[in-house]
Amino acid sequence: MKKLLTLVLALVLVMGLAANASALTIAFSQIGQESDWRTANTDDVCAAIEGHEGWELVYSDGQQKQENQIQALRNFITQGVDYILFTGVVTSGWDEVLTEVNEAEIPLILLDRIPDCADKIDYVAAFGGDFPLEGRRQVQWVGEYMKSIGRDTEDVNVAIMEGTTGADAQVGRTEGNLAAMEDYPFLKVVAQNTGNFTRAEGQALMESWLKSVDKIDVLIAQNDDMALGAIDAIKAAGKVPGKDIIIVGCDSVKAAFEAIVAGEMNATIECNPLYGQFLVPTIEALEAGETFDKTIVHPDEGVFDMDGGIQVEGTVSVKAADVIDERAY
Ligand code: GZL
Repeated sequence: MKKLLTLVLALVLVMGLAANASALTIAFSQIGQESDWRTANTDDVCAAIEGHEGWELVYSDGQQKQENQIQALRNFITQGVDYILFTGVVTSGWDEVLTEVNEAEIPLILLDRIPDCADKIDYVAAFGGDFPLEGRRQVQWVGEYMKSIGRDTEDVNVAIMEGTTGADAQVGRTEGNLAAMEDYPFLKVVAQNTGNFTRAEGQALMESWLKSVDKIDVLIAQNDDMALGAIDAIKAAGKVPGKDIIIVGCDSVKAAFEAIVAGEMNATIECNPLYGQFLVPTIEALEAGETFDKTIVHPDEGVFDMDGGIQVEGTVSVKAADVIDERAY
């Protein structure tokens, strides 16, 4: 009896090891936990990988430090993982380590923020937001809204709260912000600085601006978390957010919808974090021998505001209150 039990246990152990050995190991070097968008992105990607039969996730939180991500990528190489998913906290400084990934012949999938060495390295697929478009849409929404209420005949003072300096999303959205400003000469940039994509730093920056800048009519925040922090600062200063200062965010996270419905925020430009819908079929296709070119796949994205009907590049805004209950993040 004892021999039989030992044999059964040994068989179970061997089958377990064999199953693990055949599992597809997918490693994910994620930036950190700086925003609601990042949390939604992490949750969706990890659930998609862990929920797939025969796939195993190896996850690393970079805590918004490039050196942590570089170390994680090297650990993935040492572990001999089957795929690497990577989104870099900043665009530069990845050439050496991503070349090492290529030399290890581990298929690399770029997510969200694309490194500036993308043209020089090999990657099998890429998926992320169209950041310049998102930046243009932010300014277009402001310009069209001001025209709709007749406030395009006087100077409108705009403060631009940028994301993490050097991040692909910050570089692209700032490029889009400034390009679109040229179409609305009544919009004047009176302040521009980074809130590092976090609520706390957005609040601190708005507090300093409220003391140092004569008059701010509009805040363009390159993510919703900074917009929400700025709203806290505006209320603490005795002003009315959404009225005294028009506030446009980016990402379209649930908390932004709640602020718009509450009348404290005016609009948010969507940046879809739900990459699982892209990753699963892409990895399945790659496993089946398909290949993809280096095109960065952009998801369809909308614009949400307090009343709907504002025309921007490629879409018309939707009233946030009408869709808040069906939002996935
Ligand atoms: C955008 C992503 C940005 C979000 C921020 O794709 O890189 O980083 O807009 C997040 O909320 O911190």
